[in-house]
Amino acid sequence: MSSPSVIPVPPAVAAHARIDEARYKAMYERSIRDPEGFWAEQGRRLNWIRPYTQVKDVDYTGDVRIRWFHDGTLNACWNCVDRHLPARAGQTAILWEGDDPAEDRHVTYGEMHEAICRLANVLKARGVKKGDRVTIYMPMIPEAAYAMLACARIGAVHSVVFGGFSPESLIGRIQDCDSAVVITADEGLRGGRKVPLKANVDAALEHCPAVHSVIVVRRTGGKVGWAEGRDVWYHEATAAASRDCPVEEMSAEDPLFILYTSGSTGKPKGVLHTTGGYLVFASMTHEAVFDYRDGEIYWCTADVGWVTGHSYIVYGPLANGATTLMFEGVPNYPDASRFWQVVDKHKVNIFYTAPTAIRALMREGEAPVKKASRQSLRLLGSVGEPINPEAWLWYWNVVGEGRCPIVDTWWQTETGGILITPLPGATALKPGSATLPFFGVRPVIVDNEGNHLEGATEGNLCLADSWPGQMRTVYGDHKRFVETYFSTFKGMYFTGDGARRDEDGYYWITGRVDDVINVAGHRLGTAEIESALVAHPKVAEAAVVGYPHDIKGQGIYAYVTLVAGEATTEELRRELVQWVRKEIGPIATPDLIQWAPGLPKTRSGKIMRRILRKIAANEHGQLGDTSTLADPGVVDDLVGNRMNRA
Ligand code: 6R9
Repeated sequence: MSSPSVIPVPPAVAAHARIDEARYKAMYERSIRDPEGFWAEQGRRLNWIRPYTQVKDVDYTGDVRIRWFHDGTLNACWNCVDRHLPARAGQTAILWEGDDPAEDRHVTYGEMHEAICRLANVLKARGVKKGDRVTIYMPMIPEAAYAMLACARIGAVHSVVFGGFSPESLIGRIQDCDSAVVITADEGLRGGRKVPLKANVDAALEHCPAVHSVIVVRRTGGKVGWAEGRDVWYHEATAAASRDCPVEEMSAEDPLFILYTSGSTGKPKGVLHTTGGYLVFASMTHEAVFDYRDGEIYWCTADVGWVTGHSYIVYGPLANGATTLMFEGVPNYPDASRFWQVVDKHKVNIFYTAPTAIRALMREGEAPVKKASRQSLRLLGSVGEPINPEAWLWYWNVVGEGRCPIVDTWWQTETGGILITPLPGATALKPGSATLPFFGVRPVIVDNEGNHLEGATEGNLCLADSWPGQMRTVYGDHKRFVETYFSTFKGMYFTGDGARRDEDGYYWITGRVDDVINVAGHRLGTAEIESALVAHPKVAEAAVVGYPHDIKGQGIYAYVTLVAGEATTEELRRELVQWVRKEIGPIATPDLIQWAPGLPKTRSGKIMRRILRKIAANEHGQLGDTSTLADPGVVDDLVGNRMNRA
């Protein structure tokens, strides 16, 4: 690979940098040499009820124990809302832009405080206590943030489920964490289309008898079913509730939220984050990575159903007293200029989105971008999957006109916040590289045997030590936590990603090395899609792999073996696509389904995914060693009938 170009920090950015290269190096060195001292200082960015005297208590061996600031107490909602009131009661906290360009709302810190207190009182009246789990299944409206913060205020643990998930997926997530309360809306609105959220909740709750309360925000006014006694309108209940609600004093290690995410095996895991360390880390990374300055308009286009929405729409920005823009719609509605129209309309300074959106907009050409001035923009960000240098350069040249640094931020649901990233005033950029570790982060690259690889190299990306935002456990299954993240490579956290480190120490994330695929920035387990497929009565066996996709990064390629006697019709193919959408949700829609009379297996019965990935990528010329296959003949059939010939 030829050496890619390096883009130095633009002089205008360097002149105002709060963290320049020398300061980054000094702070980074200190954070590694003296993590206790470093994080003891950073922890003070929050208001603590009882200050901590302990900072870091971590053991990556044995049962794995991760605690930060554990003898301190605080409340996350207080830190995101109440403490700002003296100075910011009248400042916009959430700047909401509707799906329809004619709709927007400015919610001040003062208004948000009142809304959260009222909702918190509604939850309390419905019996929600500290430690109880509340499921949130909402469109991108301010009430979604109120719901999260109302839970935090009273010590309840929220579990936000992305509104694109099906009732089936919702059932699993409600049952796994034993939620008795669901907060939702009548319908969502995306790209002019309605999403039947309440109807999905109703369908799910047929299988969740423990849920006694559903709080429903009226968003569209569409007709919804109603279970008397169980269902309550948000606007009615909050109007009747008191606007005073004291905050609950929480230990730093009390759970703040659960967020389900896909892994290489089994059902999605409930990633558990706790209060103190998570919020310190979300707040610090938001300020440093986005160089957030008081009074700026910051926009992260993620959905609150994903971790990016948790840390960088809600918790990080609000902990910092920022104005966070929340967008209900999609990048191409009413047209492909929408993002940039919103940037101009609200004078957005910092813009954070996903490579899949950039690639989709790039395909529309420069005109929709140039229709807007974008003069307010000074910083761009990327997250969710590797960004290819071509898309990176388009983002840099066309959107940012060569003046806005791009922070390509690598992190995961499990990490709570950004771990590998440029800092805009400090880091020379290389298109496609997430660049260098954030403070306190110790990336290591290991080979498959766990040997540390030094210098310029490529292998499995691990983290040698903890940071405050790290997940603490898999909800209800600590053994799975230890097995998933700490058993492949002893004494280290294994990310599941591969990475290359170049001669300058820059990291290039190469993508997942496990059976997780990343489709348009959405993380999916191939095992989940396979089990959805085999649940269909006509399917005997299925194997799912990712394959390169121009816009989505990866597409979903399914090899399906039907039960004997079933015919391989186009109709059945369509039916299976619909089936998976119903079982998991539209984000899991298979792009290609190939009928497979047999799957390539070893003599011990293991499916050789390596071969399936090659065929799906149309790289069947390089299948490698197939001699261990039980029946090498099946490969010829799969190659001959492959679906991707691009
Ligand atoms: C924040 C988020 C995590 C996986 C992660 C990796 C991929 C995220 C990336 C990136 C390359 C980046 N990923 N950011 N790959 N460069 N800047 O996306 O969390 O949904 O848990 O996904 O996404 O593969 O392991 P999550």
